[in-house]
Amino acid sequence: MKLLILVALFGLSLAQHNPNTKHGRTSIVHLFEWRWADIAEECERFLAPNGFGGVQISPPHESIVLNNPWRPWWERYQPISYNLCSRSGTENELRDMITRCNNVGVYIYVDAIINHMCGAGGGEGTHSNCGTYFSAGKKDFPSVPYSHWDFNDNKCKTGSGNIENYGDPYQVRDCRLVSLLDLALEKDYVRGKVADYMNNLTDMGVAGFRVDACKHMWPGDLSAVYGRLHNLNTNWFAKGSRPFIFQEVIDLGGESIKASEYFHLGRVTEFKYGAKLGGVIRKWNGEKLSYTKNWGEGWGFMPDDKALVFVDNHDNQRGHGAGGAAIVTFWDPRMHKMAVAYMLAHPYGVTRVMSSFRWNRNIVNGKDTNDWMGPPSHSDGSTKPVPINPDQTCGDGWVCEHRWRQIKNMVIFRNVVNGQPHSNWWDNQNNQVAFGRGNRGFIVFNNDDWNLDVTLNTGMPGGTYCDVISGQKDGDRCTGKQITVGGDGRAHFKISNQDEDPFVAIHADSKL
Ligand code: AAO
Repeated sequence: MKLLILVALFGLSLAQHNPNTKHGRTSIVHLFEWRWADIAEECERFLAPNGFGGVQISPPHESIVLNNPWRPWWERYQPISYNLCSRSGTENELRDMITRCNNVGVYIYVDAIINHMCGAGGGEGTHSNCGTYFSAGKKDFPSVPYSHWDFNDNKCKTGSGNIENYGDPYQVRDCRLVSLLDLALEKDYVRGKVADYMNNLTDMGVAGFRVDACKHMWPGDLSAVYGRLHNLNTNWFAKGSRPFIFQEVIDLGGESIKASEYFHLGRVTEFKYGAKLGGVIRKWNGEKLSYTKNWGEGWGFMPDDKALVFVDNHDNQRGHGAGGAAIVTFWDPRMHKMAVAYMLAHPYGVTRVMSSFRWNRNIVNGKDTNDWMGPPSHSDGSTKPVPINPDQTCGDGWVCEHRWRQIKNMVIFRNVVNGQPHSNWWDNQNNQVAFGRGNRGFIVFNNDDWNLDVTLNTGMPGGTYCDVISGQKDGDRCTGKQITVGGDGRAHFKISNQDEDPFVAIHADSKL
């Protein structure tokens, strides 16, 4: 009996580490601030045909509406209620999106804000997405309902009521993160309300959750909440499937709270990944691509089966969160494409691709004074749709990194090489490196200031392959570079350091 319970508990926790993506689909994309109607279209017209596994969506709950600054993106990290009306659309639009994406095998992961409600200075009134009344001052959120009994202030011991010292785990978990009203997740009542919210979404068909600000919640409280979550909807998922849980914990080392405290509950965001990779690609502090031969756990990252990895996220692409100036974003497109390609080619972790909107970046003394700017919107504050240009890029300020040929093709590469080992490593002891994935794919980078001209063992069957970076396979021809692999698996690569993209990738499905 005891053994059975142990097996059940173990199975449950492991299951929450599984992204539940459709077989052969390995990456998710964060469509930051996209409207539900646009995501539904994107699943059908682009994500499914190109093998994306799923979408992380912006928080779907009702949030505060802020005017100073004007409609910042971060409104959505300040819940007012668990009503499903948001800047991205109505509950019906949300439901329609989930159904349509699921029907084409692209699954939805919800950004769940369960640590807190709005900021303590959020005022009183109906300035919320659907006009629901609340009072931040009285800690009154009648539509949930939460009252002042449901917050942690009695437990917090700092003078300001805010987190003042990340070295003290009690503060970090019991006090307010940047003045956000901190929910008392030790209370059964609060756990129940949070679980109801998440279950409502699970029943609608979502496949899992990015859980926001987990560092600020006790693992035991999270365990209790996750334990109440329903299995996934059997219209789309196998009976008994658990929601995928990936927890936002920023752990670059040196703080009292460790990412490892959350490993048994689900995956955890590995923030070291993008920070280190950015440094390598930028060649800062003497970093070299050749040092990434043991990339992954060898670099002190968390265990492979616990990690959710990304090059940049919605915070650190604009100086919030952690990672610093090393993070490479769409603002540095050449380096960004290289970094994302490296991540997608490498077997470590579950990978998430960022899809951003442009803002009027204005860096003064290392800080972006416009880091708050919300998504492309109309004068009434409503978010603009994502128009698709004839060349498949997006308009109106939507960056759509996930549609860039190089990134889209590397998402496909990762699917094609799924399950194959990291193999046939080569480097020039500097910034030219190459590696394969068994006999299914091979990638070569030249991040040096001189040309690469070398013959390498690819491990691939002989034949002619299309490079999927400079172009791709189009029927019986390549639109970009062509690579000939000999019967012995060797191929000649030439990459100029002046190339638009100084890397080349081939895989089993890009063979002519
Ligand atoms: C806004 C205003 C605030 C205002 C508040 C309430 O900006 O001034 O007080 O409203 O009215 C987002 C925005 C916030 C926004 C908030 C609510 O980013 O600006 O506040 O919505 O609207 C910590 C948390 C982490 C969090 C991150 C931003 O641990 O969970 O801060 N990320 C999530 C979301 C994020 C969201 C929230 C949480 C809140 O992704 O979008 O906020 O729902 C250290 C710690 C980290 C800590 C950072 C930043 O990091 O380790 O845990 O993250 O500091 O405070 C080096 C270190 C690294 C360090 C970093 C920065 O890199 O190695 O450890 O420096 O110091």
